[in-house]
Amino acid sequence: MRHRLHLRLLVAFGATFALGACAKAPAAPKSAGSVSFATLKDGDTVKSPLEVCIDAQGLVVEPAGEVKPGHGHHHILVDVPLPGLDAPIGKDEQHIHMGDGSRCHTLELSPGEHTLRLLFADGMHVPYDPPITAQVVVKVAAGE
Ligand SMILES: [Cu+2]
Repeated sequence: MRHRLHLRLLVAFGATFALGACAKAPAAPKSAGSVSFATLKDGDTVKSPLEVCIDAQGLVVEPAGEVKPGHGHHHILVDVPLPGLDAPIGKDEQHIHMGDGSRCHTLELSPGEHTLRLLFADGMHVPYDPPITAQVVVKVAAGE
């Protein structure tokens, strides 16, 4: 009797453990999606303020919050390298979060060359791995 109870507990524990493992968020969901600049090409000469609009293929763009595979929001990184892919993207004037789920954002840029990088991340601002990203270098003309 005692032995049987012990066994039952063990089975229950095992089942709980297995359920727990399943309920965990999938690690770094592989996504076939991509992002691109809707109107900008590498090497373009532009004026500031510059409206940047982003196209997403195979992704669901939505406000920040919940983490769901293939879902997330856009970020624009200005003159900074690709950040680590295992942590939320920082937030400052060079790391712009479009956490409202929008696809366009207006940038104020100083004259000269700027590197603009798109980076799509999940509802908690963590980039996908491999990264869903695109980059252009633009030249901002001096205002008159
Ligand atoms: Cu974000």
